[in-house]
Amino acid sequence: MCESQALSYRPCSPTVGPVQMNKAILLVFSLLAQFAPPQPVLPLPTPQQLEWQQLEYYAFVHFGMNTFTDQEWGEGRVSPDNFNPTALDCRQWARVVKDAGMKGIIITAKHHDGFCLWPSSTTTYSVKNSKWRDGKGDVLKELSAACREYGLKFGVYISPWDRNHPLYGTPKYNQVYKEQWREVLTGYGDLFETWLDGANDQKKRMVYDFNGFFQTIHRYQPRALIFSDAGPDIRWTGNEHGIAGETNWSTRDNEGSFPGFADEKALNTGDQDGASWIPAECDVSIRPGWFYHESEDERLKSVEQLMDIYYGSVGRNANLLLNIGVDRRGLVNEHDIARLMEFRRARENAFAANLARLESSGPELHASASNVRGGGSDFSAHKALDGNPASYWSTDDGVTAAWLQIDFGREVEFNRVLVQELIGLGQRVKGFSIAILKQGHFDTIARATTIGHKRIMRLPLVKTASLRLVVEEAKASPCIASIEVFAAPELAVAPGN
Ligand code: FUL
Repeated sequence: MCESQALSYRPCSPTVGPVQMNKAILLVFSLLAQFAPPQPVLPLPTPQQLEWQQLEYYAFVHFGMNTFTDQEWGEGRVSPDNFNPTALDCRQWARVVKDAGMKGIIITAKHHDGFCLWPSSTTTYSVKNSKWRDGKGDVLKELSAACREYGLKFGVYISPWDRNHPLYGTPKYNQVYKEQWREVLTGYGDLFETWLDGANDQKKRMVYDFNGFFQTIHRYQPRALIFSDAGPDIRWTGNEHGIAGETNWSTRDNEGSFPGFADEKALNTGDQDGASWIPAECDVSIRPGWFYHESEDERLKSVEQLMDIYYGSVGRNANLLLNIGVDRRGLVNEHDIARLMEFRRARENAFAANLARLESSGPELHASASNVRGGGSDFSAHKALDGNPASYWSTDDGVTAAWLQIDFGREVEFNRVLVQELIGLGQRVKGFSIAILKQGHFDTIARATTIGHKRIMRLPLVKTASLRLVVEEAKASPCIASIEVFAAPELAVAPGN
């Protein structure tokens, strides 16, 4: 300190003017900012969307009149008496779904034939006029209770297209459809997801009041997410094979889109600079059809196909809605149960031992990064390896290309790398690669675009002592919540990426 300052608090010479002072303050603030979490990159998921994304994998059940008439798209002309499951047990469905590692069930409360699985006041075409339980049965009541008992989420698909209802095709039908939602939303506890497509009749072209439908859902259950081709909360992935885009943004430009007019390509990839957060869901059936047909019992998707679907959906930042067969007894069919359990074992085997988990891999495991936000430990590379989904590796503001390196302390073999962004701060990464240490150099072995909630890279089996996740391009400082490394047993079918 110079003397003059000690005596008079005047600054030392050379004098620091207001401009320098402001610069100094700015510098202090920007240094402090590096210790704070990065600013979010908009748009962000709502708390409900964040919770939904963690579910990753849940069941679709197509069960209704078509199950009994052996059809996919019934006309709504057969008598309600045809609906007569002999041993319906929704607790069995819930047990199977739980055992399969799925997190919830979405049921076709009404499909295009118009038959309602609950005793709706809006139609005569429902369980109440069937022989089943003398018209006293209510599938939604049993299923919602079973889901609650087994800790599963409960969701409902009500088809807007109704081939039975006499008012269908007239504006009055919009009121009928809203009333159907009201009954379901007020009668069976919390719904995590409401599912509606844009299917329409070829002859009686119905002008749907989608905005009114969405308002009705919001009015009775503001926390229930709405799925459709156009969101507003969850979007269709653009195909029914269960495969999201290799590039898959949860952000979407939704302006001008509405259910029934799907831009399949855009839905498959999302939009990098989309103004809304509308993540993708991949719906696909374990069977060739959506409804149970005995003739398809030997034609279920193989474990290899299901694993491909898993990597193409959950492994590409989407949720997987896998449809399973409930048969005429009202039970999940044995063929489906067997395949679901094989699929579960295949996933467990693939992700059995994370070679990059700090606690389990011993002291020789080490993580470092080309840049660490604030230079301290709050956002260090280790945060992506600690098994805590809330902690993450991040970089200083303005650093949008950086690498994180894992030194295993020994040579390890692996063929899967799983990466997760902290999407609560927005989806940021536009491009990344995986490199491994080979004879003193890092060789790039894979390159991809988006990460999002989860990205799983399938690689040939490689051997190395060090791996780098290289973020090549990001919207802002990357926030990497997790990187995991596995040696998955290879299945019969060679994987693509
Ligand atoms: C479509 C329907 O037409 C199919 O029958 C099936 O329900 C599928 C999940 O959605 O829109």
